[in-house]
Order: sequence, then structure tokens, then C-alpha cells
Amino acid sequence: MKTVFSETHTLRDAKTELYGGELVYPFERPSRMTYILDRLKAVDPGPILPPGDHGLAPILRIHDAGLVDFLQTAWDEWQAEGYEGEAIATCWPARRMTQRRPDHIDGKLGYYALATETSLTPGTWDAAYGSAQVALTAADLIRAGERSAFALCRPPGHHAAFDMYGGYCFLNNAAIAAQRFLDNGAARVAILDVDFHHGNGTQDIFYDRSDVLFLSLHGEPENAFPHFLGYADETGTGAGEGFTVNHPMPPGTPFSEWRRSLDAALDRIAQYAPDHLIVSLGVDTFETDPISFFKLKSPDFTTYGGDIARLGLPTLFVMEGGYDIAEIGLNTVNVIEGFLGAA
Ligand code: SP5
Ligand code: ZN
Repeated sequence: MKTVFSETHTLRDAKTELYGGELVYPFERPSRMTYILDRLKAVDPGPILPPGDHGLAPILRIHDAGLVDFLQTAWDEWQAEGYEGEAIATCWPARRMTQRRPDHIDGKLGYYALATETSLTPGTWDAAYGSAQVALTAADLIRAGERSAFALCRPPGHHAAFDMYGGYCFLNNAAIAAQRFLDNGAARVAILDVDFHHGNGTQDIFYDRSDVLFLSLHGEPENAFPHFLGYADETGTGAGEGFTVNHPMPPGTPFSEWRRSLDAALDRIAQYAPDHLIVSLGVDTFETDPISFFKLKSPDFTTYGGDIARLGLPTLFVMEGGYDIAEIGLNTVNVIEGFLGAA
């Protein structure tokens, strides 16, 4: 399996995340990639390639032009305001307020942010752009006939919605790749999101569509970020009714239970018979992840990689979360190895 990876991810190196009322060094940090690359090189499932540049057009197939423009200009506007720290949203268009977009940077931050933990920094746009290019390039490998590919994206993408960033995500790499498949002739794409967190952004983007089946296994919104989406009764709307599938699970969920949800999701994918499968691959389901509450162990990642392979579909893995950095390489590459061992 080929991996696509870009060094531009290092341009995203925020110094601050608002966590527990303090500004801490972010969980989503550049060294995550170092550990995954080290493990990839040790196991060597295939070559590691740089992305091509596919420009803004495929990004704008998924995202609001206003969001894209905002991400490109926010840092300069923030600095021009005279602020010293990183750019953090502090107010929102909350209940019974207008949804107009203000011109002031403080207003725009609140308009486009869905959470406050994700600071904007000078290199954030360039890193997010590079991450989307990684996903597009890996999607094209599948289109060219590869059975599978690994888009080693950073920053991650699945929390980014049509016109919102947050949850460490700016552009929705998996959604951009899905649209790429469709624009190049695919009729149906399934996105299986196994990150610990609900893929609210991906769900939002495809909620009223039947050409993308979205399925997510995640910590229940009563107890886990993003808290305001991911309930089992969210099933799609209009033409998309029945094409969103959520499997929320409670604190302490072990692999045996998690795998039951995976089996149900895989059955639904098989019934849908997509041309391509995209896996939003977060390994924050690991038992010692610092911000999550599932109890998967390292060998479980190998097991479920095999489960996914037995669908027999052309499969694009897109990296999302995972914050137990010491084990992120092992757990991530275990999924890849498990897939290849059963493919
Ligand atoms: C891509 C991805 O995995 N994004 C996750 C973003 C989560 N951000 C908010 C985290 C809040 C964590 N609260 C955990 C409480 C543990 N005591
Ligand atoms: Zn996550």
C-alpha cells in the first residue's frame, strides 16, 4: 500500500489549545507524524510519496468559499488587530442571535469556528491545504487502479464542515477525496469513520445526499466532543434519508462491543455496494488515549483492519486523530497491516 505524505504539515504547529481552562500545548501536534512515519518505515508496507498540487478547485467542491478565504486571511487580520497570542474564537452566533457574518476578525472567528480549542496560527492554512492535497493524490492512486492507499493527512479533517473549522480540523480531507471519486465517475462512495470522535463535518457535508453513505463509530455525544451531533437518530434528510448511520458508544467501550458496531456498519456498506470506501482513520479509540474513552488495545487495530479488507473494496485510508503519541505509529500501521494481511 502506498502512503502519500507532505512535510507541509509542520507548518501547523500551534502553541496553544484551550483545554480544561488552560492554554496547553496541543494534543494534535507535528510529532504525531514522526511516530507514524517511523513505524511505516520499519514495517514498510509500500513507498511513501509526496502529493501533487491539484489547486483550490477540488476543495471548493466541498467547502464554502467564505470559509476558505477566511482561513487564508485570518492570521493577517488577527495580527493587524494587534493581538499577541494565537487566534481563538471567543463569541458565537448562539441561539436567537443573527447568523450574519461580521467584518471584524473577532466576529468572523466566531462565525466560522465550531469549537474554541483550535487556535489559528500563521502556517495553518498552508498545512491544511497540503493535507487536502495528500488526500486528493492518494484518491487518484485508487482511481489509477490501486486496491488501497494511505493518505497520511495532517491536520486532520473530519470535524470540518461546509463552512466551519474546529476539532483540530480545517478542511475535510475525506469529504474532498469522496467528491474527487464522484467527479471522476464513481456513482457511490462510502465513508467509514472509526475515529473516536463523531465525524460531524463529514456528516454535515453529505447529510442530504445519497451518493455518499456516511457511517461513524464514536463516543456518545452526551459524553464526548463534538457533543452536539452524532446521535443514533440522525439518519440523513431528503434524498439523504437512510444514508447517514451513527453508532454512538458509552465510556469504557471495549473492542468486543466496538466490533459489533463495526460489523453492522460493514454489513450496511456491503449492501450499499459503493465503488470506493474511504476510512476516516483515527486511532484515538486506543485504551490510553489522553482525551478519549474507548478501550481498544494495539492488536485490535490489526483485527479490524482485516475486517475492513474483507469487504473487498478499493479502500482509501485518510488519517484523522490519535493522541497517545508513543503508540500512534503502532496502532495506525497495525490497521494497514491487518488490511493487507486479509486483502
Ligand atoms: C480529529 C480529532 O480527533 N479531533 C478531536 C478534537 C477534540 N477536541 C476537544 C477535546 C475535548 C476533550 N475533553 C476530554 C476530557 C477528558 N478528561
Ligand atoms: Zn478524534
